[in-house]
Amino acid sequence: MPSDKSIKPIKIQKQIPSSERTLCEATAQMLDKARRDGVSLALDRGTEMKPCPIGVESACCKHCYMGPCRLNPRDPYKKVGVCGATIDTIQARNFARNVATGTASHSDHGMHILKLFKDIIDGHVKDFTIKDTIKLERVAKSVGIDVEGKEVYAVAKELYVELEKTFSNVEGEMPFTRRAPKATLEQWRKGGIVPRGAMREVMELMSRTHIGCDQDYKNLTKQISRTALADGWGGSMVATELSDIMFGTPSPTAADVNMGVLKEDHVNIIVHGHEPAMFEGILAAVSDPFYIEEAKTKGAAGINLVGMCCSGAEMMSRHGIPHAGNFSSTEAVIVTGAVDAMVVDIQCIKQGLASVAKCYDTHLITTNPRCHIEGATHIEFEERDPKTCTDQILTKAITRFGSRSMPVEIPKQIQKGVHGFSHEYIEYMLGGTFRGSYSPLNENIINGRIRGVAGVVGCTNPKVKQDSFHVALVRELIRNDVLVLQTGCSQIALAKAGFLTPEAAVLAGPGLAEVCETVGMPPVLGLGSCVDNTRILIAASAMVEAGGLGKSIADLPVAGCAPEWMSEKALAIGQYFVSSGVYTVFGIGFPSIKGTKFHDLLFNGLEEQGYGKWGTAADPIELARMMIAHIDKKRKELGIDKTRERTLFDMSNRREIA
Ligand code: BF8
Repeated sequence: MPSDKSIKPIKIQKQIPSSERTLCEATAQMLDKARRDGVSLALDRGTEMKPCPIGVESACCKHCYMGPCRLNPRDPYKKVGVCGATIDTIQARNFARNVATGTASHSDHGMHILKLFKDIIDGHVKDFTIKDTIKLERVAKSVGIDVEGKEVYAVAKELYVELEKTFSNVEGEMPFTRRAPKATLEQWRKGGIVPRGAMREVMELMSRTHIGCDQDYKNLTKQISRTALADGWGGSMVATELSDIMFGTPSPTAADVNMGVLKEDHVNIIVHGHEPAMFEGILAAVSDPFYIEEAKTKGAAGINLVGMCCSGAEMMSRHGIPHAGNFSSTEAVIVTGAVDAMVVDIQCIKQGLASVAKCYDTHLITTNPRCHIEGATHIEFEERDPKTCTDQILTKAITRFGSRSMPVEIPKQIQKGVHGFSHEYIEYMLGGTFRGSYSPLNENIINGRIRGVAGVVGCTNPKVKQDSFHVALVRELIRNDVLVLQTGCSQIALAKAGFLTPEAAVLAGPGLAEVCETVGMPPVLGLGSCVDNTRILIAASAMVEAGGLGKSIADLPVAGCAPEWMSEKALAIGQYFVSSGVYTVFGIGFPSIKGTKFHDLLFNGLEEQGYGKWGTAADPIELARMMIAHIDKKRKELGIDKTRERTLFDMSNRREIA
């Protein structure tokens, strides 16, 4: 029972069986326990909340105080807002602000990483360093820096100056856009959507959505695309590339996933958020012999550091740190009573964690000046002095272990998998040290063993059974010989279901299985966190460069999906994939009304202009079919559709993992 008597037991209106709320047995076990304990979790609040029927289809405008104006999603052209705004203007403005927020989130993260990089170069930060000098040179060369005969720190300084433009450019083209295939970059130039600087694009998009400004949905959509590209080829890409340079580029590593990674006899510390620096700081602190000894004096066998959500996925990729679960499990894991401290930084941190943590006497510790939570303890993390923060966190966690009053119940589920497939490693894995390239991947696509490539990414959303869309979709894709690249919460869903193992090749179609067995790789490759979606952009560019599959990203037999999306960051990611030429489908729903001109522009018109396009469906198998149909369409356009006559096989002969 909750220790805090002021917290009232919740009344769940509909006691939907926990097994219908989540595919994850560990989370279901904890949801049942939370219900018995009278504790409210998002998985239950999600079934009780009735979403606003007007807002869900983006038919309301709150951008001035003459309203809010509500239009009828069933008859969207019947009326206009007080200012005269049509349904298309209203939807485009709403979508624009979603994309601006998502881009701002990733770019703010990227800018913070860039600042840390500068502090290391300037000698202000001593606890972190430049770890991957090969990648430093490679990235520097990619933006036109001559590295010949230069010292590491000299190259780093030049790279800093160049990458700062990602955020601060007023004019010109964002540095990493030159990594896109020539034809893709030309398409952006022709459309007038090459991003300048992230701050400029977000600012302009916000300004243009003000009452009485840009009231042509087509013109607004151009700036939406430009802003989203500033995320994918800017803020997010800077975050990924500099994090690799400072903390190490991932390569395949075995890691355990799910709540069974908690240990009853250890001090358990969970880190959840998005920025790797604080997590790296705690990783260094938990191996400090002083704290290990302290933990032992309180009766613990040791200190167990575990990740969740995106920074968890990043640390798992780099260091094999165990991972306890994705977005919809962050409250549930506290219900175990075994979490001595949950330490968070920014993004996707539910406010509900504070009351759940209070119920189970867990320390919820915020560490970032940009994200405080009412009811949590704030201990600010400073890269220049990580120990001051991490010492306090460890002391609190160890003390809580020594006085645990809550009964502990840890689900047994634990799944081993292989994670850490950076775009550099994929190149090496397919081509070897001396001829690393994407040509073998292209050859296998051209000869039909691999039908195409899909990026399956993004959130979990309590509107649907947790993980179920991710798993059903990916199962369908791989059995149809589509190689799947994953990041974030989606990667964790599939890892829990056992798909990130080489043995999962038995679930793949015969062509993909043959490639996986030859290389020894899983049919589902985990690339890391959500900002690491940029690894997929770089992989796609490398596929174009390797030849045989067209001239631009839009020519490739590839597709993307976020089957259980919920965040504005997901919309920004989707839009940068669409603007880069990728057919991108979202599950659950989409904030626009079918039949309106704005919806038609996103779902058809952009493709006619030479970009990718959006798609949506409520069923994961339907999403998979849409992606496969698009991949087949691209194969036909490339003239490689005949090579797939070899794909007859019977699924009943194949073993199921999940
Ligand atoms: O897509 S950012 S923690 S919920 S995976 Fe997960 Fe990461 Fe959030 Fe949204 Ni992306």
